[in-house]
Amino acid sequence: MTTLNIGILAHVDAGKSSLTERLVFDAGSIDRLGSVDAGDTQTDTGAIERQRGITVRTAVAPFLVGDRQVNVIDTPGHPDFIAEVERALAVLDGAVLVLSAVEGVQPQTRVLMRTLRALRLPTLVFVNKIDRTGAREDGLLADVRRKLSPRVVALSEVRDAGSRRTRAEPRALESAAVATELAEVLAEHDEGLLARLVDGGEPPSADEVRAALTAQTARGLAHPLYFGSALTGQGVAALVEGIVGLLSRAPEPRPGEAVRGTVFAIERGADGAKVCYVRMRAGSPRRGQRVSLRRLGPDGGVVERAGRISAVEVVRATPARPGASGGGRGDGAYAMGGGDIARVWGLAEAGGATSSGTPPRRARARRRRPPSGFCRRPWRRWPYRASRGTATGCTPR
Ligand SMILES: Nc1nc2c(ncn2[C@@H]2O[C@H](COP(=O)(O)OP(=O)(O)OP(=O)(O)O)[C@@H](O)[C@H]2O)c(=O)[nH]1
Ligand SMILES: [Mg+2]
Repeated sequence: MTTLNIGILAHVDAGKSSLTERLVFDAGSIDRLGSVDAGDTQTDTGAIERQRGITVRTAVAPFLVGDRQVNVIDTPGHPDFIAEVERALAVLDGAVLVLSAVEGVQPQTRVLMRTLRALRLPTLVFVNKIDRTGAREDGLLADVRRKLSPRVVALSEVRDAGSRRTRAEPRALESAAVATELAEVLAEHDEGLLARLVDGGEPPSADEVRAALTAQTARGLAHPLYFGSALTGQGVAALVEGIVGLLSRAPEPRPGEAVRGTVFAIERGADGAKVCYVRMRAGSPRRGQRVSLRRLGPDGGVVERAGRISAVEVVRATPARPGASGGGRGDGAYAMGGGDIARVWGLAEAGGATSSGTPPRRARARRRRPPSGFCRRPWRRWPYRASRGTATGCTPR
């Protein structure tokens, strides 16, 4: 089984949590579709989140597609909670940037896209709410290309926009017109396609365009775009195909190595205990294991603390509906490594002095720095990738 960690990012109210809910419901992870308006989604679980219908904390929802587990990381859209998004960015294999077909590209959407492009993170664009009155298609696509990236390629189109009857239909790459349109965007980074277009001979085949699209999406150079609606479910199946087919996979687990990972979210359990969400890079954390926690301190130096894992549970999808492929949380019995997300208890507790690996160099941390304008907080709070032997790179709250 391989794991993909996909972040859902957008401006406030674009429909990230609704889309997350739809993704896990359609895959069979949950047997009832929750709603942010009713306050019963999988990811908005805090009291304020449920009362107000806004996301405050990053949350993880897993689902299965074939032998692949996708961990959907739902992030907040409100700028006040941007630090949550920053932490999530450090652990993603790919992202889905959501925007509303009615509100279109917002200033926050541009900031997020600039960051995703700077990080070269494979990114899909999902234009949500095509069922809402005022939903646009062509004008919005032009806006997206002008304001977000000229290398956005539409893989679906809308029928009856702005009504409950609306449909999102895939565009056939087998059509010469569609293949040529996509090839014109992809040719900038593909000499073969460029030569075909310049020669003016046979239009590129669907397979050639698909291969170029896959390669360029994985390198963060092209951005496939899908129209859809989280509420009606239109376009979501095509998005899932894009997630598993076009976004790069997390590395294979390396359970034999020393424990290494990055904390990207922290929550309080029912008993008030701190629970850290750790994206594993290597090794299999065990109950009772001592680990070294590193982060950048206020003066820019590395602060190192010891922690002892008191409990650990991997985020696993298991079927919730008969016949469905996945859903729910696992029981914690696992061998894990790179790519998996674990819920880890006890990391705030000062334990015995266990330190391993060398502290991260500043230079390495800077490579992951988001462009200016994104961080409202000082750069030193940006979570860095922990070095060998560490289990966290995040400021404990
Ligand atoms: N008509 C329509 N409404 C939608 C759709 N998706 C989400 N909404 C509504 O948009 C509102 C915001 O949805 P959320 O899923 O909370 O949006 P969000 O991006 O997670 O919001 P924050 O996390 O607070 O930034 C809710 O009232 C949803 O019911 C959609 O596809 N169509
Ligand atoms: Mg939300």
